[in-house]
Amino acid sequence: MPLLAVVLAGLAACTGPFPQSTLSPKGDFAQTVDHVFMLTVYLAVGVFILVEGVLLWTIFKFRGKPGDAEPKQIHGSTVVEVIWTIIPAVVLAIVAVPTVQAIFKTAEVPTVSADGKAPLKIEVIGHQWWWEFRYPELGITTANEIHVPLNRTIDLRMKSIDVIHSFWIPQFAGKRDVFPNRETRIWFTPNTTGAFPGACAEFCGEEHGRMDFYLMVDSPDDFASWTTRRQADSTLDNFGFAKPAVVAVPVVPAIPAKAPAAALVADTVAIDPKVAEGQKLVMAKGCIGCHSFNAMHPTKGVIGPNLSGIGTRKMIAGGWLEGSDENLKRWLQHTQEVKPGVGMKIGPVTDAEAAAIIAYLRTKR
Ligand code: HEC
Ligand SMILES: [Cu+2]
Repeated sequence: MPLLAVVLAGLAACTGPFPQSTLSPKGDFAQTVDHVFMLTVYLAVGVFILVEGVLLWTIFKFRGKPGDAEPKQIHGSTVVEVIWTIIPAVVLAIVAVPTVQAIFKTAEVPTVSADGKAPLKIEVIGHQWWWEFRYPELGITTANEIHVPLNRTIDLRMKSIDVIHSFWIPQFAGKRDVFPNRETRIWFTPNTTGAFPGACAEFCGEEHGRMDFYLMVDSPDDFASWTTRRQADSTLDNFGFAKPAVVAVPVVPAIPAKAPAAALVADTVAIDPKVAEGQKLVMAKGCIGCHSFNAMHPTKGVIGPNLSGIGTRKMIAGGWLEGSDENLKRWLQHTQEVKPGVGMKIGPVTDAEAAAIIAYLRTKR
């Protein structure tokens, strides 16, 4: 009975959801890999049942009874040995065909994605200990949250700015190491909207365990509106101020802007005195030395994540800390306690200053 209770409790703990599970693939790449995996599992189960079945059958069938004569002593059997060499060879051949096919299929980025458009290129840059994402075709940079449209193939080109990291979104694709001097690539086509966790899967220093990120699979409309907002931020200067002259968005948006950029810029112009105060503090406290509020502006040797859209980011500090006001405050006041060793080193921030900065950050939507 106690054993049964333990087993039931164990099973109850297994009811998911399992956002980090590789067993619930959400895109073509992961499904291709999953097919090979499941085929192997089914074959292994078949072999297990066969071997264990024969074993049990012989145990009962040929069990010695008291008074039995000594069995005939034999050594080897060519027939049996040939059989148990051929069967595994056939099983391995059956596994090899889809495995090799999958290797070729996943190595090649599709030229057309499921929604009929060209794959979306995203540059991934691993930093100790956060992820930077650049969309060269859209002219935007973001961090720790990759937004992608549903059913579009995503073509990732990855590098590291420091040590070796490994990029992994369990439900979408395999792991890929990310190196300082060599580009690695991976692709996938998401088939489900939602927020899916990813992580760095290669030990990269003391905060390796807090180097997570999220894949946000948006509906095409949501993605277009996210893109528009990022591109509108690109008309601001690094501090998040509207530039004096009207500046055209330097990159032609691939997706038609739904709302005029000017309206969105107006949205970010400080009206609330607290927001204005926050914007001043962001300059005074040197945040801009490491961060940019302009999504267009991937300054060389970026030190901190791009903060365009930080006001609506689900997680902060590398995808593991909920982006609540409370946590932002903790982050600003006790950065080195929240994530010891990070490259964000700032002077003291009072409660009132934190509140103003957060009010300003919240306008970055
Ligand atoms: C010396 C460089 C530096 C300065 C100055 C700096 N930061 Fe940072 N900041 C970083 C780095 C590096 C990270 C990423 C840390 C990590 O997650 O590993 C970061 C992360 C953040 C994040 C979380 C972003 C995300 O998406 O995870 C916020 C918010 C932030 N900083 C706000 C500020 C504010 C506000 C200021 C000014 C008061 C500031 N930072 C000053 C380097 C800096
Ligand atoms: Cu890492």
